[in-house]
Amino acid sequence: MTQNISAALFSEARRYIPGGVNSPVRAFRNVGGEPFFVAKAKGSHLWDVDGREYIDFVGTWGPAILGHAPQIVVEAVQKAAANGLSFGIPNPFEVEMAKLICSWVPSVEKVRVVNSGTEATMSCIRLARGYTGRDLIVKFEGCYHGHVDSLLVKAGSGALTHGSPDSAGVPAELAALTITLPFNDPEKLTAVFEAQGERIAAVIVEPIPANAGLYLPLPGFLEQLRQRCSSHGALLIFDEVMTGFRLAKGGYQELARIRPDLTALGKVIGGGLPVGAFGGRAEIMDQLSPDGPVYQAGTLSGNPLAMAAGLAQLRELERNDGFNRLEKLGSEMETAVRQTLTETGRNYAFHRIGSMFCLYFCEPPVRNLTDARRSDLAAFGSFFHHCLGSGVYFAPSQFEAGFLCLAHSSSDLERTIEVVRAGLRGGARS
Ligand code: KE4
Repeated sequence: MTQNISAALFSEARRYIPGGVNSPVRAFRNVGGEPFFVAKAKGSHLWDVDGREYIDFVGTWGPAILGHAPQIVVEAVQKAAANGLSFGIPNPFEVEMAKLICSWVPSVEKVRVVNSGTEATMSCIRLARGYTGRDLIVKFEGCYHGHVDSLLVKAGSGALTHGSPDSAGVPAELAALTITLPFNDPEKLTAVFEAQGERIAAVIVEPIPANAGLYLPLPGFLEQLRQRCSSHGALLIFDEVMTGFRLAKGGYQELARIRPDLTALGKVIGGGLPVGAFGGRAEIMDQLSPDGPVYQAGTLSGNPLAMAAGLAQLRELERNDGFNRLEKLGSEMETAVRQTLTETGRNYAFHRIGSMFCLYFCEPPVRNLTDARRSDLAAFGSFFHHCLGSGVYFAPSQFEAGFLCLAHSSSDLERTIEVVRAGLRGGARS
């Protein structure tokens, strides 16, 4: 009988860790079954503890943009580690990282690094409230900005996957200060600003919502957001934790030619180590302690190993023409997927921007969370397991995006399309 070390580990994990996981989406609840445990990750592949190999399209949810364990990042971490693991006092890497971010993202005049995307968005919310003296926050249904109390209202990603978009433990009084709107709904946005515009501290948005699958802003929607915020004295916060340093050197805001007041960053910026960042107009950022009245802090913020990893990754992306190469990979995948959908007679909505993608198991259009919820989750689940069993690992939830990385080869894509075609022909029959 073949060993199943993952199953044994998961059983033990459940004894000591809630749900057996340190982050809910890893539990495979949206697709059924149990997660595998990774023994090794290199390039575009993962190996589990039972020796199975997978082509990986999750990329640890975005950070592995060069592929897993790129030599240039590993060496940077090893070199930094030889000089100490954490100092709790400024180190030169922090200045280099801040200069790079401010140079790559023009709307960011000053920046502070933190340890996760959640910390980045949480800090943006507090800063926006402190700077404007207002309390209301506007977010969009299905957008996920980390597990911040104020933002776990109709949230996406794992919150949506596990049916708790409105988490327990968030006081009603606090949730009442968060207004949620459908994405891509200009009328509802106008109505909220006309009714309460002067009370709104900020609007926070994933410019490309990728936590309910992946859908795109309708033409003019983000521009309208910018205009409404400006005319009512509210701040516009772009949550680019996923899209930052992935869709373009300057993030999606570079492609959209929109300047948010604050930007949250994460994932790619840490090269796989725990890093987030938030930044924006200097007059806003200067409200942060120790210069200003808005407190924000972190023992490991600017950790030398995490900074060294992120700097090595970002510089390699730029040096290696990474953004154009990712777009080429994404375009090749999109062409092949669309051809496969036609061949198999599946009229499913496939969305792709740069190296991020999502195949919805429902017919188009998918413009917001309501549309995304039309997906046939049972069909998605059987498709997911068909692919996993054939050595292709997609995100274990319909309400997540997939990621290409620079290590994905043409043979990876050819093999993946073969597996996807078989899955759409057979296993995904709804
Ligand atoms: P973290 O706190 O998980 O580093 O970042 C929170 C966050 C903020 N903003 C956006 C747009 C995000 O996508 C995320 C986190 N993304 C999920 C994947 N959809 C992380 C996976 C997980 O929760 O395990």
